Amino acid sequence: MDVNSAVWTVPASAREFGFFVDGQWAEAGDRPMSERKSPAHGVAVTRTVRCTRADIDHAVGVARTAFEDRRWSGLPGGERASVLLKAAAGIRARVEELALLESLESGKPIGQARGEIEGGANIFEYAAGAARALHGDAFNNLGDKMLGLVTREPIGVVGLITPWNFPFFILSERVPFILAAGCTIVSKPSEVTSATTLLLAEILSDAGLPDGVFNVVTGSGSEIGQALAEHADVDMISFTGSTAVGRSVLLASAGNFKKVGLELGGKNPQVVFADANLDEAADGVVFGICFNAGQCCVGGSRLVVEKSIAAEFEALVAAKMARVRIGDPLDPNTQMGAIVTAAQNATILGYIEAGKREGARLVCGGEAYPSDTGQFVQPTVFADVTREMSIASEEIFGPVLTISTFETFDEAMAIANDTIYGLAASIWTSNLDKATDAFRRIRAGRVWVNTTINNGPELPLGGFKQSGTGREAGIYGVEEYTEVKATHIALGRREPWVS
Ligand code: TXE
Repeated sequence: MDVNSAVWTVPASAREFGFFVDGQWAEAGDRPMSERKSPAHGVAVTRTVRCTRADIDHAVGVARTAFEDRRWSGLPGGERASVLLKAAAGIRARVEELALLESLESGKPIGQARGEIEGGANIFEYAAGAARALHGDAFNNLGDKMLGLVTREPIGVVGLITPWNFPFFILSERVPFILAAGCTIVSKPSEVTSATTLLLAEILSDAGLPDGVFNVVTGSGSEIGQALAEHADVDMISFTGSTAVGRSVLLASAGNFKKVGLELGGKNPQVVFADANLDEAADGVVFGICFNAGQCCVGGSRLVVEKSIAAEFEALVAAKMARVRIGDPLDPNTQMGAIVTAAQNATILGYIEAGKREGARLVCGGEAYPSDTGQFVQPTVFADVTREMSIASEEIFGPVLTISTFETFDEAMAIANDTIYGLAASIWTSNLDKATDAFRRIRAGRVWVNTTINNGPELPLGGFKQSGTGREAGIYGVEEYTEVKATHIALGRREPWVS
């Protein structure tokens, strides 16, 4: 289907979901339901179950059994790959259904949602290959009487806690790698965007994934997310979300010393040197902060620009900002949709007020974007931003860009690294030496040169500093979900120890 010519509408009634454990849908029974309203349209679009701690216990037990009996980890990598490829085909076959739910629950533009679902299928296809490529090592240099083997084994039961900003894409950056490694999963999506995670469970089951290998339990983060992080029978937690909750997940995980992978917040610099192609750089900077309405952990929220071109560049950015198409996420022409929740909207508007109060110069935006049905924010730019201002250092998670200037390369690097975060950074220059020097000096897990927010399953993702621990995607992403075992095999007769 051509996404641009299709007519997308809000369904007449909210779609109701159970939760998914042991290869089948579980009904709500007497559990309460959560109703999710589209943040753009203000009408109910989905209803999901508020599961309990007992549901987490049950799902973890199911995932434990499925792991211990080796119904998945015992298969050859090729057979796991085949299931992942069938799942990718299943995702592609349901792309419209998934994209519509994703757009309705999160407020993101439908064309973008569709791209993220297809991108998810692409990651499953990549990870299928990784299921076959994963291997260990052998030490044949220990003498004729010894052989050393290093094998990788699946880490076990993985608790997967995911956020609302890219519900299906972030899920897809993790699930196929965890499955490729041979692990089993209990997945806890964000309570406001659970639909596509639930449908993935059905797609995986239809693709032939054995029962109990991928389970989804829905509900609140502070109740069942916390229960999953605390659970003594979970071997690893993969968490994506705020730095504050990441810290509590790490503490909750200490009970059984489970391994924890964290992808947390960011305050990512866009460093623009005077020798860059300024028009292209301005386009990238606008995309980097407006994509997903700025609710993007790798969004470039801090423009660090060379003083000699700062005024010219600021004007270029403001002119492009004014042309960003904001509006109904179901209009295929929309580039920037709604803010996910009223709480997130209030947070963003609060930071905008703080910026005004703290003395930054408002270049454009600075207000809510008018709507009768939902919450939207104008793309906003603040210049003359100094490091003491809250908008300079705290993650806003909205379409708010700050501008600070530099005169020397060292100053640019100091400002770029002047943050507790280290998730991503972009560098814009036509000088290869400068670009190379800069990418080496920036302390971040992902760096883009003359581009921004590119991804693909081949390259790993994750953060330096308080942006997280561990890496997802790529071959690194599969290895993350394995334990390494060293085995010595003695050959020939043993030299007696007891005489
Ligand atoms: O995230 P939370 P929220 C940042 C962004 C945003 C802020 C708050 O700055 O403004 O976080 O967003 C689950 N134990 N990011 O409140 O709370 C929750 O149910 C275990 C950055 O939505 O971190 C959801 O599934 N789990 C980010 C997930 O954690 C808990 C993406 C994320 O929610 C829990 C989203 C608990 N105690 C927000 N409490 C990124 N890095 O991409 C909540 N959860």
